[in-house]
Amino acid sequence: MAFSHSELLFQRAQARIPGGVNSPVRAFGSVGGTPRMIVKANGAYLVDADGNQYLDYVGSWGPMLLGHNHAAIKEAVIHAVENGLSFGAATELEVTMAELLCSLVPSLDMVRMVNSGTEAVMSAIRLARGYTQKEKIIKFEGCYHGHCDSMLVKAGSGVMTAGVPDSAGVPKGCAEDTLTAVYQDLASVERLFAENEGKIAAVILEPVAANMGVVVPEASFLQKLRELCTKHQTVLIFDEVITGFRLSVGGAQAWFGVTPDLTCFGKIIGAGMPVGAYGGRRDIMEQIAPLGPVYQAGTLSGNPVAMAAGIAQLKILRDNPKIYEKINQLGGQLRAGLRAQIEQYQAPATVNGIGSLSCLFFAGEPVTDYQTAKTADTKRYAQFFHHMLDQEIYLAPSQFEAIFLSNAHTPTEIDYTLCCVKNFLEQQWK
Ligand code: KE4
Repeated sequence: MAFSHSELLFQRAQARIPGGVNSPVRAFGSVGGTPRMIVKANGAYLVDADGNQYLDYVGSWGPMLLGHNHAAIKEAVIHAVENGLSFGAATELEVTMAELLCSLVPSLDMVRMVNSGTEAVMSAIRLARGYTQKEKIIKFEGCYHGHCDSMLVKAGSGVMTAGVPDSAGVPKGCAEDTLTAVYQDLASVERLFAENEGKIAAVILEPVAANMGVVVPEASFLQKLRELCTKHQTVLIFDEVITGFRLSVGGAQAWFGVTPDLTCFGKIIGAGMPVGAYGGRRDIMEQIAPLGPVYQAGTLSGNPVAMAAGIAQLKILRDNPKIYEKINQLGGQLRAGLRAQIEQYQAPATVNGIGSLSCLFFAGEPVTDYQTAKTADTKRYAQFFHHMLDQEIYLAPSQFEAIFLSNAHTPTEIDYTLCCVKNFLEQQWK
């Protein structure tokens, strides 16, 4: 496979963009090799600058649930563009989006549009602090919530409960108010509540973790978190940037039957345009400016073109429930096939997943949290990634991401993918 155009373009990119990319994971840092410069996409396929076509399992990291370049979404965007790109004023499209989100996710009394998942999380945290007048936030090791300072925090040393920065540039003072618990370990949360009685503004988590690879929690874990937050008058925030409108039209909260106080969205609600949102209980959301004292703003929040794209995708998902049956079934087919091959070759690998979200870990033990996810063999994953790329299958260039299916994928593509995986396992463990 020739990819000289990608190589040349990436060299140019590195001269003017840090790492040659506008988001680190795209640089292929953990798998090596030259990032493919993508020029277009259709359905389940990407095309790179050298004309190579790839079966895409990244889907722009989640937004492309209906597949790339969907006709109805493209038509909605073109229609919106004809009316102008942005007005900095209220528009009907924002009302339609807000009403649509609140009709599809019962926990949303009100919602505010922003431009990314990061912005949604950052705003929801500020809102939870403003509403509760408390300052500490509990997050979970291995959960990623975008790059706002208070979320780029890792667990302090064993004795410390306060967080320490997980990135240069994050002030210690900021990190100290973020406490880190262990995913699925309720006792670790209870300990933090006990050590910080009356100080916890919010608990935030991915209701299905998809940034340490995929880890599906026991349903009871989410329910017990709900009860704990209610007991301590702490805001429970579900970060559904990935799971929102992916697991079901009501997201993970509908799938597990657990109701958060606030929810963060991104990705699918923009259908590939830059969109995020946060929303939830009216008594909390009414604290947001201009109604209340918690400030949040954005020049392009609710941008009409982005709203048109998101509304088009969400209406299709609302009106065609069989889409979820199909993509969740495809996910099941993929996971069953992977598990059968792991069994056949006794490969030190394990498969996690739910609905259209999956992850193949090269780990010899079950992956249930960040510590077990970290046992995965990232070198083996890098070999696997390039084996699949050579077979024109584009996976996430990191072990700790997800395999995203779309409504454009078919059983035939899953079969082809499984055949390519089998070749790899045979090479490694025949
Ligand atoms: P954005 O700011 O990237 O729109 O959203 C941040 C975010 C928040 N919450 C969750 C659960 C997320 O997964 C994300 C972003 N996801 C990553 C992929 N794992 C985006 C890919 C990237 O960083 O380039």
